[in-house]
Amino acid sequence: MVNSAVIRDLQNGLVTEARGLGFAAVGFAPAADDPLRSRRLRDWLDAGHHGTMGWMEDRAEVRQGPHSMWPEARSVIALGMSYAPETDPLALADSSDRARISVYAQGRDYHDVMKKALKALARWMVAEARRLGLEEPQLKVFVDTAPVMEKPLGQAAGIGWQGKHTNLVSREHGSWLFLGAIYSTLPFEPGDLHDDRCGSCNACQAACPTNAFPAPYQLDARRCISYLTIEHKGPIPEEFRAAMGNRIYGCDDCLAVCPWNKFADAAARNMSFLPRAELVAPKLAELLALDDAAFRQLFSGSPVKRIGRDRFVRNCLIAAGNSGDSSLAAQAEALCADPDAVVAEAAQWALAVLRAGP
Ligand code: B12
Ligand code: SF4
Ligand code: SF4
Repeated sequence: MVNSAVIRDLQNGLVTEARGLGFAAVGFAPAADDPLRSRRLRDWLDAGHHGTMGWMEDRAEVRQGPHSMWPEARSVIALGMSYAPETDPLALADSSDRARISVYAQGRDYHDVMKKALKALARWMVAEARRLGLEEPQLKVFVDTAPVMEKPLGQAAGIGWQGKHTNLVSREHGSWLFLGAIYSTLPFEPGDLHDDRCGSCNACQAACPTNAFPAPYQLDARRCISYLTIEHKGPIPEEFRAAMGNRIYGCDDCLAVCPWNKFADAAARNMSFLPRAELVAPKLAELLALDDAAFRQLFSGSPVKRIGRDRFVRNCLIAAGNSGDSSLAAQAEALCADPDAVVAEAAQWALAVLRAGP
């Protein structure tokens, strides 16, 4: 029998500790699976909306909910770190000599920052439970890479709602939260749910350059620039190349136009995600010149390093083709002989577009 007053003390202390570790949002949800959530995941996979992200399908049974992964789990602690930008992420849209790296990737890699903080919080919980005379809790911490549906869990824990762009929106932090979760054997009290406050707004759907939303709250990843620039390994399908503009890593458009960002508290931003000056408005010409070693050096500690030099230069070549800047033609021509076939193909495309002129 667990003493509920002691659990409440631990829960209150945990919120304070989490804030001290840099989390802007903390909520609690039951660990039970949700059949609606499971069905929607299945429908999304059956429609093929995950594209080549086979890892989404591989462990789909486990991904559908906490109990499917770990039947002993009794509660989920959902956590968010803010990366609210100080400037408009869309400001560089018309700067053809510059490349756009999505806001989330301009600072330190959130996987590293959040994992460290989640582990520190888990250690604190174990020590505190011991101090309060509770049985030692079992805990599992997750950020992004495990088969866990972090957005619906964040919603179930009351830290926001899934907006029509499918990401979690919070009244205090807008669309700019990274999410993580801790599964626990302790029976924490669930929080109040956030209402869906999208109403009649459809700004995110209207802003999407590739029409990646077949319906509100549903994303066809195969059409999403974030997927195309980060996850997709082969040549970028021609139908999306012009729409990519100068976005070379991820895309912020559907998040940036969300009206709830007006209320995003910039002071709550975790300082680890301050943008690195050289990644805010990098020159396309300089990025096209990166070899493997220079790529690794520039993106050390950044999520961008995960895609490797070849995929990155492929993306930069699409942006070069879209730039209309004939001074980039010489670099595109040189890259036509790149040993990587996907880079070479993107270079040929960029060169042909630049030579054809406006
Ligand atoms: C796969 C993935 C992607 C894929 C697919 C995105 C997607 N929407 O599924 C791609 C590569 C495209 C992607 C892009 C981005 N991602 Co991503 N991605 C993930 C990952 C690993 C899994 C997401 C997932 O489970 N998708 C499967 C689908 C089925 O789930 P879902 O979107 O929640 O679907 C729900 C809705 O469709 C809903 N639904 C369906 N029909 C209906 C109908 C109604 C009426 C309603 C109400 C709901 C509803 O039900 C489904 C189940 O709940 C998570 C990390 C994680 N482990 O959770 C990060 C994650 C979602 N990504 C994140 C981020 C930041 C991004 C980008 C903003 C990065 C960028 N700037 O480029 C973009 C945003 C693009 C977008 N609009 O979604 C964050 C989101 C944080 C937040 N506040 O929500 C996460 C949580 C990573 C993290 N740890 O912080 N991502
Ligand atoms: S991230 Fe960009 S491409 Fe993907 S859904 Fe949002 S606006 Fe569309
Ligand atoms: S832009 Fe509008 S519809 Fe999209 S998530 Fe924000 S409030 Fe909802």
